Amino acid sequence: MRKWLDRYSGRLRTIKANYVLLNLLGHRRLGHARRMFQRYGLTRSPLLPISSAHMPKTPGEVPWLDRPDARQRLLDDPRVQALPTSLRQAVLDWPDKGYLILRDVFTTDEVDRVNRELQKLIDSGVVDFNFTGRKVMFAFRKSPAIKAMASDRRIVEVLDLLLGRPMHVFQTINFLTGSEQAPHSDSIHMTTYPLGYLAAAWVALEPITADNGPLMFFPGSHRLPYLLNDGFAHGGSRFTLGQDAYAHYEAAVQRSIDEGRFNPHEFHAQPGDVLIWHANLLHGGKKMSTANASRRSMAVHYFAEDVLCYHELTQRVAMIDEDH
Ligand SMILES: O=C(O)CCC(=O)C(=O)O
Repeated sequence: MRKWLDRYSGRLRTIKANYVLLNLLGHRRLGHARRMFQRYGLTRSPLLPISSAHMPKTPGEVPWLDRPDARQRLLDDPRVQALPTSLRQAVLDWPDKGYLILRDVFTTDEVDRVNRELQKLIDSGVVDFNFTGRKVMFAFRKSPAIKAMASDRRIVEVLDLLLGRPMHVFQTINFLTGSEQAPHSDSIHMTTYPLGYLAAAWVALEPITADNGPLMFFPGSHRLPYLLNDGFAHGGSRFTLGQDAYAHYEAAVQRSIDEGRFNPHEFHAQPGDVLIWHANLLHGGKKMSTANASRRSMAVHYFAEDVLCYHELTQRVAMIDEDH
């Protein structure tokens, strides 16, 4: 029954009309999309399917640290010069590496509070795992502790600097175990116009080792061209998304990792440590050595202000709660 349901809901997820219906139901969260459509000259309705194929033909403004002179600009920037030494070095390395690590950001109390609130929300059925069975999406809408952690100034101020625009929480994903998700770039799931105006922060909520399915990532891979629907056999039509689009996407990502000889790094961490990554950094979840080993952690995705946010894979604008 479960398998049948999964397959059936998989089919439903390929029908574009269903997303139009969901957009209609959630129209209150489309204000941001409407304003950005106007700003960037898109004349279609935000209810309709949208992808990179509909974006303006000019690429738009490139984030300042994705430009060739990024390192020099950082060296000249008084805000960067004023940073503590280890953070300054991490920021200087960002243009080349596409990630940075902040150790000891959250205290044991802050981490415990998030773990307790999440468990309570799961036990009471207020939040649940999504179709992957491993991710609790958007729990920050229900938990003050998760919201406070996701929007913590110690993270957001670094993101504002890295992206050169104010950054806002779009979603949280909480994990109790590893995701074991194959390498991908967030820009296939959460895309922006202009490209590159997304970043993610991943918070360890218990010790993370080689064995409990750590986050893995490929330094330097953020400089690869953005892989969007026109770069792999997505198989969609006017009315449907391709059934195997994501498998084709993952295969294309794996080819680019092999061709570029990128080496996986793992984020081994203590509770309260944070890793921040670039919109196009390839990353995923390593296989767990012990099935379902505990790996409490949280990923937060942030969009920059005044960019158009959409989901390339599902061809849908991002629904944004403007009161969050
Ligand atoms: O935590 C993981 O295992 C993967 C997280 C991830 O891929 C994401 O949040 O984009």
